[in-house]
Amino acid sequence: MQLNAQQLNTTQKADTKWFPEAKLGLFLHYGLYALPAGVWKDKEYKGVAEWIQLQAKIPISEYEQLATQFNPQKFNANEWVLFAKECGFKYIVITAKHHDGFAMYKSEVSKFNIVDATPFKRDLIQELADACKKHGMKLGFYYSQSRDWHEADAEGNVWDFKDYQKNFQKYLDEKCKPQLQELLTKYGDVALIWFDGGRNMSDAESTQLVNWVHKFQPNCLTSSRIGNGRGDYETLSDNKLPTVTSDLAYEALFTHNFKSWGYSTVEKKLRTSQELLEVLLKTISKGANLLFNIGPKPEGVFQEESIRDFRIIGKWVNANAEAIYGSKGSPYQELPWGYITSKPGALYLHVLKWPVDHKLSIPLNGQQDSKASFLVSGKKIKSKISDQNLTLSLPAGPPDTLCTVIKISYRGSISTVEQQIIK
Ligand code: H79
Repeated sequence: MQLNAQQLNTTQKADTKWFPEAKLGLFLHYGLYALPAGVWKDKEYKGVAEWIQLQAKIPISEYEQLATQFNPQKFNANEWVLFAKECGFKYIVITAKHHDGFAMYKSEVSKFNIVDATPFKRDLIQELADACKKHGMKLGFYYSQSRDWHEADAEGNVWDFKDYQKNFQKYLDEKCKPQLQELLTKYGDVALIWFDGGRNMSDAESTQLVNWVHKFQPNCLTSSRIGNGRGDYETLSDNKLPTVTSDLAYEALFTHNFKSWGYSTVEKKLRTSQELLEVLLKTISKGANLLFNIGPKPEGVFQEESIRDFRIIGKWVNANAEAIYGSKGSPYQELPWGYITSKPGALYLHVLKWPVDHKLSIPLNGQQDSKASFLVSGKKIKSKISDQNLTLSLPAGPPDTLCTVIKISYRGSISTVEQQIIK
């Protein structure tokens, strides 16, 4: 899906203000699929590990057996939340129910849930919600609203239910809506429901679910993947960068693992910390949020590489927080040396490629009283305005080898430079 200005025009019934300011979210894909992690009966399945039930056409009766082995003894909700906080994430979105239909919380609606069907017997969502509340972290739930391979009347399972005449509304009434109600009434404030794709829902079906969410929590955001231009904020396609700049609530989502959202032992390639940072800058310089995904391991911990790499990013994010949280996108088109975020009266230059001649110029028409400094140290940078360009004289090397942020403060407006922000 290519995002355009019109598609950003979602219904927005909830208060979205916090969302574009938060900038960074941690996405967690956790469920029974973490156990096979891409391997079923000695066969390796490439790509998205959380789709293994479909890829291997696993009958429900067999897939359910995974629950008897699901026992993440190393899971510690406080550790997850404190890690997210340390890495600069302002919200967490966890799979409450993915396409396999398994609830990661105690559900009265279906026995196929973490408390009733596993030896773990603990409500992981409850523990996470409590830890989020304690540490001031917002929490949202991914809920696969149409695809549910455990249910005959939902979308997607064509191997257990062949030639079956579906009654989708029955599934909505008997599982989807009651489970959403549980999520919205038992776990405190829910920041958002991350609906995902699947069936092409009718407008009436999309509206019905958005209204259902708002009936219980009017300020809970709903994602645009509910379909039909509904939802409170725009979420992009999986692993796709934003192409337009916007101040509205919108979000890109990327996996640390190149391919898989759920933990995979088949797909091993991870984005490097440098690549993660570039994704982050490309996203926030368009004004969008970034939802970064980790697929926790069966025992309930994150991969060491994810801990290492997100800590590297987090350290940089914390040092440069002013240029990130509450920022808006860049008023400029592509720049050769890096990316820009902005705030009223300030531009933040995220310099990835240090200029070889140690000079950096940007068009800044008529801003005579602009000042440039390094964000982290506050050290002033010599600058001069000529030919409607602000030219900075930089030291020989970057103070931060990962990415150096330069703050330019100015009076007035920069409306004379090319503007591409959609209001
Ligand atoms: O939750 C994550 C994914 O599981 C979900 N969205 C993100 C956030 C998602 N929905 N759709 N897709 C991903 C596209 C999946 C396509 C594939 Fe396949 C599944 C490729 C391989 C398995 C389609 C079905 C092509 C082969 C089987």
